[in-house]
Amino acid sequence: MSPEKKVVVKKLAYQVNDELADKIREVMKSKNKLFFNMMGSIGSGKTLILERLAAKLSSKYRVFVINGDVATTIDADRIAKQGATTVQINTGGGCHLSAKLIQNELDKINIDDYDIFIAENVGNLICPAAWDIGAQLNITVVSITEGEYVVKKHPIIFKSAEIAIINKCDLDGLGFNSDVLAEDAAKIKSGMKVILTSAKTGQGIDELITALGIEY
Ligand SMILES: Nc1nc2c(ncn2[C@@H]2O[C@H](COP(=O)(O)OP(=O)(O)OP(=O)(O)O)[C@@H](O)[C@H]2O)c(=O)[nH]1
Ligand SMILES: [Mg+2]
Repeated sequence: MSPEKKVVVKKLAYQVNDELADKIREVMKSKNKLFFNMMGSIGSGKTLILERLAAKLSSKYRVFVINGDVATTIDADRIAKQGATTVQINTGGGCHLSAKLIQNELDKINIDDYDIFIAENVGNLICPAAWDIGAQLNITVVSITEGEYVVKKHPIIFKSAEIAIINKCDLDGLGFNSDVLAEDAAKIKSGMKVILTSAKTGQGIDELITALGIEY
């Protein structure tokens, strides 16, 4: 395929994705459902945060979590133990979820059986930023063990999010302060809600629930 043709095909793929993402958003809104997209770096703590959320929310809400990983069902199995219904998407080599992958899973369930939908995207700070999956709110998670420049180096994925989480704050004191990352995230986008968390201790999880607009 010529380079010009490749550009056209890629553009078309984004267009098809974005149209489906808009449809997913509309359906969720019309049914009064919440749908969140949790993006973030590998090992930043997305699953542990979702375990915490599922443990807190599952007694009041019917939570459906879609986990994206290249391989294994480890994350879906972990979150299922906390009371949520989960499904694992294995992308093979794919570095992100897409609206089509989400729609495929929604087609297998009755949306009315659940109140809150959360997708855990494939761990990385690049590809998920380019692929709208139809969520109403996007969250980007990094952890302080990734170093003091991680937010500055990845502005695009923070621009795609309404909530930035700086996780593993229990490990603060690595030669810089977690506030540096929080300040960087706040500067990237006006109105960004920045939350310092420790999924290990539970710090910040209630603040996250409030930021997501969930009554608890
Ligand atoms: N100390 C500490 N460890 C954490 C925290 N959050 C997660 N971890 C640990 O970090 C490791 C990775 O956490 P996960 O929740 O699996 O991270 P993830 O972002 O889901 O990882 P991928 O799905 O592989 O991208 C695990 O060993 C967690 O126990 C935290 O707040 N503090
Ligand atoms: Mg995970």
